[in-house]
Amino acid sequence: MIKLWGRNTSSNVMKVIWLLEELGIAYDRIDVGGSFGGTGTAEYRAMQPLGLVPAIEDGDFQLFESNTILRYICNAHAPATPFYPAEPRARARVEAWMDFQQTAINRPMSTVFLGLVRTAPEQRDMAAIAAAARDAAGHWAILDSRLARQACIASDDFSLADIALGIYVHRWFVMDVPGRPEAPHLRAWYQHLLARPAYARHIALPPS
Ligand SMILES: N[C@@H](CCC(=O)N[C@@H](CS)C(=O)NCC(=O)O)C(=O)O
Repeated sequence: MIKLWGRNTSSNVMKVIWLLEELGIAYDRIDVGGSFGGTGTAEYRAMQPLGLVPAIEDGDFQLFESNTILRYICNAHAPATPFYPAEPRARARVEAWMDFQQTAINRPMSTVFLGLVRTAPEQRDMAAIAAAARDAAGHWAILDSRLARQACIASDDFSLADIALGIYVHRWFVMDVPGRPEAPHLRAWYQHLLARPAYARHIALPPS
């Protein structure tokens, strides 16, 4: 059985939980990271050299980096799933939007989330949060215009790109984000994600 290391309040751990639940793959999740600690040990660092979550163990195979874990799970355990299509161009399109999550929207979303959820109100740097929110809104606008033309992020089909980005869209809509613009197609996509049982159960939780 796959062992998933990481607290379930981590966005990157949530991605892996969501995929495993969507695919109906049995797993055993162990709470580490954040207030649970446990990521500084030599044993854990051998799995995840930076001491971050998530990491997985699949038999004697260990892996880190959430998006790589998503791809590995599909390749190793669900090769026929449309979540990670085999056709090279379709696959590359999914991967490009997974990279967009890691390299483009991750930074402003982390600033907004850490500022609004994990920082006491009196200690918040509201100017920095507002600047990050404007930056994030620009990235969400890119997705809103894609979603005006198609049902999901990479194409009309639900894929790993929706999982990588769908984690954040819940936070975007439930946090009290200053100046958040309307994004009707993004909101419609979010509503569709909420209809997926695994998303409703494991992802659409109060941010903490
Ligand atoms: N690029 C890494 C980033 C992992 C990461 O930053 N994880 C955060 C939680 S979302 C973390 O481990 N924070 C410290 C902790 O939870 O102890 C990935 O996608 O797996």
